[in-house]
Amino acid sequence: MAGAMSVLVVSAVAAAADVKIGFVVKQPEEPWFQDEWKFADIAAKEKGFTLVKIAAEDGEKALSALDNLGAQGAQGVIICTPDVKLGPGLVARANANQLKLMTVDDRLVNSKGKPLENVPHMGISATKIGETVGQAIVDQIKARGWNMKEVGAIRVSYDQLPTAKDRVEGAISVLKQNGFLAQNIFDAPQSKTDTEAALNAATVVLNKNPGIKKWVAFGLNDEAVLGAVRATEVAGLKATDVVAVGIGGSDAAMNEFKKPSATGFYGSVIISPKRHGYETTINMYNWVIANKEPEKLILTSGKLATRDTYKDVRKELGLQ
Ligand code: FCA
Repeated sequence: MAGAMSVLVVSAVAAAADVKIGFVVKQPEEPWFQDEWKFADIAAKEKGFTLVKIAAEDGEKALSALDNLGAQGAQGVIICTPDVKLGPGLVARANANQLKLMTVDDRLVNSKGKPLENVPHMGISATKIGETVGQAIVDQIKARGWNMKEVGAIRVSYDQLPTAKDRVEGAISVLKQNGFLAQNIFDAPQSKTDTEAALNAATVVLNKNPGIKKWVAFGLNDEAVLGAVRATEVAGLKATDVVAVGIGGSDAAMNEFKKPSATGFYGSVIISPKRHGYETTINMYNWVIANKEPEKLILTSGKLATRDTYKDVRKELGLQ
């Protein structure tokens, strides 16, 4: 009898080879997400299960990705959704397709904007990482001997995404603690979280404030901050008059650091696509194969890197 029971218990998924896990991302062209996929693939190879990578740039695609995975007999899915407000809809669709659901990077919310705490999530410690950005900027303002009160800040924003808002607010809190004037912080709302949208938004801020000659910039990721840097270049500002600090540390930032001379992109807080890709996927695998439910909330940390230190920091984070 006990034997029959255990056969029943394990019959749903007998072996690694029967396991299929989806990894859905909102912006497949962004190096961060390519890195997440790369590390998720490493997990799949290591354990011998199948990983299905799907790009979902909008809500329709995200929902149909779950149907697609269900039809393929997948047992679980990890998603960075294009829209966190899809939360309850995604949960319902995952249930209908008998998929275990985990989120990465962007946490699902309900209609009131409250996080769906029952869906296991791995995100970055957004406020703390934002504070690291703010501190790096303040340190550079001081190192360059600028008058804090004469500096302008471009807040590249995407406030409909809670982690994005927390990141920039973290940076602002440190700026203000150090005497940065609130009226010199200008919102540059981007329509999409990429460089082009940030460039457009930042250009508006610079054009409206020709009197300010020294600028700092921050945003939710490297792409956003690079858009602000490109805008300062178009506006004719010198690299030495700009301190921009991103978040991410993938190729977008690395390529900037590899340029022969420094640009206004001073640094990036490197976060871990290895943890967000490899660890989430292993956690999902253990959930599927051994019914070991992942922790509900894991928040990962970041480390500041500049063109002088990025190689060492990446090595330290196991990203080489
Ligand atoms: C969000 C951003 C990405 C990355 C990730 C950790 O999804 O859009 O660029 O920063 O969080």
